[in-house]
Amino acid sequence: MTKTVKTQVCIIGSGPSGLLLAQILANAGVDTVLIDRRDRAYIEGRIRAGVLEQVTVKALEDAGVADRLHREGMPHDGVYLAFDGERHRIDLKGLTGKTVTVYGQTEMTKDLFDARTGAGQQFFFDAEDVTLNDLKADQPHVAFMHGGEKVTVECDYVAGCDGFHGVSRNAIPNDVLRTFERVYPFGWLGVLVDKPPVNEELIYAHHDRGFALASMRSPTRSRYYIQCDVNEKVSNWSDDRFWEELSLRLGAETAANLQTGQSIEKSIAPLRSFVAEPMRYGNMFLAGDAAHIVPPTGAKGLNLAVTDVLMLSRGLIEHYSNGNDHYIDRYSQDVLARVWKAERFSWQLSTLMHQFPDYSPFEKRMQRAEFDYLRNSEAASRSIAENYVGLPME
Ligand code: RFL
Ligand code: PHB
Repeated sequence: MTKTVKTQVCIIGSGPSGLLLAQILANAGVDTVLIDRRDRAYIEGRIRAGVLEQVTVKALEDAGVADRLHREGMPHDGVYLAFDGERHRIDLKGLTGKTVTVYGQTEMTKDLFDARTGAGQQFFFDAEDVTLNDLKADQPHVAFMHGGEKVTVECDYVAGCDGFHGVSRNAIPNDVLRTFERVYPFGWLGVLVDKPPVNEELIYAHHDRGFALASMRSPTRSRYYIQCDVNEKVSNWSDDRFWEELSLRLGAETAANLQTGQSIEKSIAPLRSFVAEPMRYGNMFLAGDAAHIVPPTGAKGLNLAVTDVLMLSRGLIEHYSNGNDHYIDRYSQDVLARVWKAERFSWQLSTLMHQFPDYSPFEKRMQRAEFDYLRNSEAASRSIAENYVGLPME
């Protein structure tokens, strides 16, 4: 049996990029179909980002999905960088006039799912063997298996929002696609725990034993990370071992306030910098992690995904409302200019804060000197602050 569905924009992937794009387009009267190879429970269960830029908060407000974010999100005026136990506060608000908001990606995803379910739009979960076809034609189509049935979606445009391991990027022919990549020789071991955070603001800590991050999800739920070997296994890390190592890296003064408990999630994420160019091929556009990955140190991944979607939705809405293709024609070049700046910042902060196994004593002194410079220079701190809160859209 084959089923054929028609739509204007076929969105592959219902992570934050795909869901937000669907929501913004639905609000503008553009019809979409969303396809994911997983189901809603799995997607909502993925513990990932926690820090939203103001631009992201505004995008969610404008899309009409920020009520709970306003009630439960935690605005933060600053973050700490710590080096071997010494702390330096980056006064985000004082240096830039802007703040960030702590609100879990899982919560944002739930809000977007609820909105879309409410609007009664089409979802296909658990889709298998998704293929993108005729991307250079006027009517591309996406085919997949769904509950034993073959489904074909005929559309005007395809939005590849299917993350780093998706199929959309690879639908661009090899002689067109260029990729740029740096794989870091370590990962982050993350733990979620129902205990109040160790500190009111986030702490990014450089330590001889490796990087550590103290973050949070709510006044009663904390998120912590420690740098670990890229081949490390979660099963090697009992909760006790994790708390002991985290305490050492945060330093005695901070660790004195650490409330430990049974972890409710524990996972390892590899660190990578990656960019794919171009972000458009024929009538397909890439958005979010499908096109670029940053190491999580700068808290940029989800925020970049949201700004991609803002730029793409603006282009598509202009096309459908006014027949104006100016923005979709510039999409790849405009987005990539911003992406590369976020790549630079995420790489810089990662390079400063982690232990690199192959670093010489000279390179370690360079890290220390950079921290000392930051601590004593308002200009250097402002540079970190303006990137952390997010560079302007244009
Ligand atoms: P996602 O979230 O990966 O969603 C892609 C969706 O596509 C589906 N999919 C497919 N569907 C159909 N067919 C296929 N062949 C498919 N292949 C895949 C998947 O099932 C999935 O549902 O990509 P998206 O939407 O672009 O969103 C990107 C963000 O998830 C990501 O950038 C952030 O999580 C990165 N990130 C952070 N970003 C921030 O802005 N601030 C942070 O504080 C932050 N912390 C983090 C992070 C990422 C982390 N990890 C685990 C990598 C912390 C961590 C530890
Ligand atoms: C998180 O809370 O998961 C988090 C916060 C800041 C980062 C990365 C992850 O830079």
